[in-house]
Amino acid sequence: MRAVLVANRGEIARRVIRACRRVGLSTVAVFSEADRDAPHVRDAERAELLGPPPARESYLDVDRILEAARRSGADAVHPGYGFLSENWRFAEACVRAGLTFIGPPAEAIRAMGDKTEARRLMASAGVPTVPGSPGPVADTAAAEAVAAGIGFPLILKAAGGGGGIGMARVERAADLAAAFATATRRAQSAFGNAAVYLERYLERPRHVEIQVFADTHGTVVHMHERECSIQRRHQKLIEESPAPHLDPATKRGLTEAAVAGARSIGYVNAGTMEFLVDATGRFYFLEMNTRIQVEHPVTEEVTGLDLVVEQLRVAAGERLSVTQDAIVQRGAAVECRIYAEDPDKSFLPSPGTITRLVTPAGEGIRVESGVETGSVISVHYDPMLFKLVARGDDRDAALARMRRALDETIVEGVRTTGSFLRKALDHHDVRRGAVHTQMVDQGAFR
Ligand code: MV4
Repeated sequence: MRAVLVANRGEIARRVIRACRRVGLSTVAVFSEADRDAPHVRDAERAELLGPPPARESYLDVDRILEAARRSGADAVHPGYGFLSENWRFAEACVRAGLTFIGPPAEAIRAMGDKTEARRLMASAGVPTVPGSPGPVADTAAAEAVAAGIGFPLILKAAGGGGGIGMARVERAADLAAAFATATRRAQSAFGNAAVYLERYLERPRHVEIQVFADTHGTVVHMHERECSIQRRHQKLIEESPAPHLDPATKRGLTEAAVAGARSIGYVNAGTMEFLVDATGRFYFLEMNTRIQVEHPVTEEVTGLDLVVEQLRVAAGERLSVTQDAIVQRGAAVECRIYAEDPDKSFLPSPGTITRLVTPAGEGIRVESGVETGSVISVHYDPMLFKLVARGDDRDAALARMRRALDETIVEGVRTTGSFLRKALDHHDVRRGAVHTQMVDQGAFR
């Protein structure tokens, strides 16, 4: 591996470029016509224009990306997160074109992308899954039969979906037929796959995920957990590690299940096993994300590892740089995502030009940013501007630093989620670590 094409934009493209530089790999950025002046383009040694601003004609266009790789002489591709990162056909196309795909094998991406297949595979590896249908439910009658076994409320999910898109809670048997029809229609239009499955609905669970990592030499490790319960409409706002009040037995169960699950599917590279944890400490596998995640820095801050460098090592056929014993969770870290969205207008995107930007600095503060003063926030892409990451000896110290970091942050020209996050960090239940997945939507931080 000599030259890595980074098939992404914004903060993650910059993050990957930085990791490449750290290990002496040369870098190729790609960009759309909207991103000619974007920081990630300047960061890389070379840059290739993909096409017009719409992602479909640029960052999501497999042929244009492969062509950019050929033109630039790149021999590897890092997909970042979002865009093509969990598209198994893209991973396969890279390999076919003779490029190293810096991520899992295409087959692992495909299998985990089918959420019912993922449930089946994990269940047979001994990973607890939410009681539900063994596969997609064919029709209303099949849904009713499964519902009779698991009871109400239940939740319908798209087999080709994930990340909460197209989910529907069903309260009672009388609502099932209509909900099934709606969910099927939505799944078809959102994912091109009408298949839906059914699970028992868990009330106010916590979202805890385990970072896993595997190399091509058979080593599979975990890098502890992240608590990601503070979300709104399935978009995470605050993530932290360790998860507050996670009892040691539950933690051991989660990490052992995650490693066993990853091993059972021959997983390679970085992955995340998502779980719901109920009030009694029982946990259930939800889905596996087969990419580096937005929130990977909190894991880096508590373990001291560079996860993107580990991705590069593994993709190059090297061993992970650490064994499980050496992966210790030290102190605490928290991440806040700053979006160009208006919290006073139900988080409506707030496109425009950043006329002034001041980001915080200092001991224990890390900023992962894709923007600068003058950046134009377009409607074409995800409106996340940057991430603030704070580390401390314990959770209170990390949160105190994060409050200060948010107070020091100035963004002019677009509205941001900064003030909302600042309020959330002062909330009694957040301070004491009593977070759950319904807080934002229930209006806890208004
Ligand atoms: C659930 C659930 C309750 N019961 N599944 C949302 C994201 C997607 N990965 C799964 N999600 C959920 N699945 C069952 N059986 C509640 C959620 C959920 C949620 C999960 C994690 C974080 C925030 C959430 C907000 C609302 C619902």
